[in-house]
Amino acid sequence: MTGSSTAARPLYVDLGKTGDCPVGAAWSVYGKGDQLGSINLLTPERTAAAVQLAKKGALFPLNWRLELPDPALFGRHVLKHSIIDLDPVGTEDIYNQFYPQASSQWDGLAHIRHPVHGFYQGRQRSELTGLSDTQIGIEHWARRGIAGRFVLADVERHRLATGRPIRQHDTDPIAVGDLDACLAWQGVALQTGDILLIRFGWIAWYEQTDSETKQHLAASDLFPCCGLANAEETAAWIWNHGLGGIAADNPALEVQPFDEGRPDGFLHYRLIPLLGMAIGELFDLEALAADCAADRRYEGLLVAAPLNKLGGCGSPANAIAIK
Ligand code: UVW
Repeated sequence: MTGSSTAARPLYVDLGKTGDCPVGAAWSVYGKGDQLGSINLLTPERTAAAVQLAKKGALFPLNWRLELPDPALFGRHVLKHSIIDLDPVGTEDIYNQFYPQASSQWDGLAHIRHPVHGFYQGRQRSELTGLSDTQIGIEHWARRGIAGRFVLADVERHRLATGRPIRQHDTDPIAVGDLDACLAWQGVALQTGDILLIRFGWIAWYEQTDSETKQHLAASDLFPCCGLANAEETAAWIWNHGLGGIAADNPALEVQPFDEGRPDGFLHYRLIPLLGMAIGELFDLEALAADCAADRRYEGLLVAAPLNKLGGCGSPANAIAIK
């Protein structure tokens, strides 16, 4: 860790007002040259407190099958798996066409480049080498480990209960007011360092949809989909709550379609290169959400082990929630 995680954090509105980073960027908050971004907020004290929330020993693996969605989205391909014989002792696997971000995943800090300001901390593509000198790779999260308090916001259940069902296969932007209302309805408050898990109900929708729709999603990068509203207000809300990470069960966390051609057309630009946020996508939150609805307890311990891959841009989620 290169910077302080417990010093008073600036408000979003003050980011980039001093120092040599762009407006809306948190590059000086965790120290120059930082490699961890929001994961800095998962301090030993916060992790130890989160461990206390694992009260009933119920485990909820949040990893969708590696081969889902099928067909894969955003031009990726479905993992090919072969089992080869190790005669006479047994077998082993070979994975081909493995896109670590095709299924439940973390977007690493090297995943997204801001069109004007470059990667997190102003890094350039030439610094993402995948070699020993590589910068902001997923190995930094892997070597530290991810463990902290999670809060689930079951936006799909809340919207249903309040007569405004989410339109999964439509451009249905979820505003911060919806998040606030959902958390208040559930009776849970966010704390600094939390990993917010947002259930839109997209995976449940996807699993019951027909194969023609699945083919259509895979064929178009611009398919409509519910998700967080693409607005500066969303980034400000996430930053000001001091989230250590934010993950959802839809393909891009944010509403689709987005417009990668404009700096303000893609929420990812504000969150990853500017704020250094750890973002998760396609987390399977179905069983966890059912349990939270049953016992009305929407918090617990989240642990995740991204792949220890030098210079990796992302990783399968490898995440488990424990209550
Ligand atoms: C987007 O960036 C939209 O998705 P992914 O993180 O899967 O690349």
